[in-house]
Amino acid sequence: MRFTPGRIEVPRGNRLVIDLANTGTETHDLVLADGHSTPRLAPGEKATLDAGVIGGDEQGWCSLPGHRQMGMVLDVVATGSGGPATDPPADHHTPSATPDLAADPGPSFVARDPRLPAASPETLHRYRFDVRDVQREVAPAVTVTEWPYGTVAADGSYSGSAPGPTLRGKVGDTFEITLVNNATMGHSIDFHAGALAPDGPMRTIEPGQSLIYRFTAKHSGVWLYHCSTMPMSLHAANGMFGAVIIDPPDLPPVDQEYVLVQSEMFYGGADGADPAAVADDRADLIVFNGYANQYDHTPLTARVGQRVRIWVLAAGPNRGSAFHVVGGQFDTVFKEGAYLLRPGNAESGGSQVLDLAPAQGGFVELTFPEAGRYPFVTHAMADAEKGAHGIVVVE
Ligand SMILES: [Cu+2]
Repeated sequence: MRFTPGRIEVPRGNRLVIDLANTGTETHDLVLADGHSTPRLAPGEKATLDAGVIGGDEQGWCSLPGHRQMGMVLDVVATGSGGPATDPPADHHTPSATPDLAADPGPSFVARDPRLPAASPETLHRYRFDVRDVQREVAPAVTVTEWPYGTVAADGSYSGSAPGPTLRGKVGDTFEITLVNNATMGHSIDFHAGALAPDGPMRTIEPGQSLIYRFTAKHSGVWLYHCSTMPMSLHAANGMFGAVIIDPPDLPPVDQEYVLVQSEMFYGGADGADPAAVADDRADLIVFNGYANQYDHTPLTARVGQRVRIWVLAAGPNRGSAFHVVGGQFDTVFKEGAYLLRPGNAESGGSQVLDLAPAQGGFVELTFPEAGRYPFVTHAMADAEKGAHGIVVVE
C-alpha cells in the first residue's frame, strides 16, 4: 500500500493542493499531521485536499488501521531555507494504569464457555458471520475495540467476541459461511479447514458487502480461520480468528471436552489495537479464549479418573503455544492431523507439552489422579504471565 508519489517537494511559502485518487482495492484516505484530511475514499473515488501554505516539512498517512504501518506514508518536503520537521503524533494508547491481571473481574464477569459440544449429525453446516466493531473487556478494567466474527440471533441481537464461533464437523462435511461486513473497513476470511483457490472466497469485501465461502473438510484437525486483509497481523490482533474442528474418524467420546484458542492481544484506541505495537510484535496480553486468566476465575472442571480432552489452537498472530497442565501428564496427543501418542503406548512414554507453531492445533487427553486445582498454561512463561493461564478444578 503506497501513495504515489510518496514524496512531494513544495517551495516554502507555496500553497499545496493534492488530488488523491484511490486506485487500490480497499478504502483509503490521506491525513496530514496538521489535521487536514480527505474523507475515506472507496476504491475508484477521488478527493482534493487543500493543505494550505507549506511552512515546513510535514508527513501524511492513511488513517485506516494498519495502513500507515503497511507503508502508506506521504512526505511533504519544504524546499528553500531550512525548518523543523513535524513529528507525527504518537498513536499508542495504553490504559491509564498498569492492569492487574490477577484482579477479580467483578460479579458481572461471564467467562467464555470452554466446553465443546459434539459435532451435529448434519453434513452441511451453514453459518452467517457478521463483522462489526465492538468494545469488549479483555482483562479486569481493560476494554479494547475488536472486529470479531460475530453472529446475529433470531431476535436480532448481535454478539461478537474473539475468538469467533467454534465450528465442528466430520471429515466429508461441507461448510457454507456467509460473511457480512458491517464494520468500518475492508475484511475477509480464510478457512484453513478447506483447500481451494483463495482468489475469490478470500477476497476483501468493503463495509456493506457480503460473500459466501464454501468448503468441504477433507482432513481432520483443529483448523484456524482468520481475516486475511492486510496487515493480517493487525486484523488477527483485533480478534478476527476462530477454530474449525474436524473430528478424526472414530474419535471416542470422553467425559469432558474443552477447546482453548490462544491469541495475543494489544491495547489500543477507538480504531482497535495499536498498529505500531502489532507490527513490532509487542503483545500486551496472551489469552485463552479472549480474556486474560479467565479460567482462574471460572475454572474448567473434571472429576478424579474422568477422561478429559482439551483441544488447543494457536491463533497468533505471531506466537505459538507450549500447552501444559501443571500436575498432569498427557497419555494422548493429536497434533496437526496425526496421533503422536495414544494410551496403548503409555508404557513407553508420556507427554508434558503440546507444542504448536502459530496456526497449528491439536488435542491432548489426560486423567487426573486426585482432587485438586491443576493450572494450565503455555509453558512459554512470560506469555503465561501475560494472561495465558487457567485452572482445572478436579473433584
Ligand atoms: Cu479484517
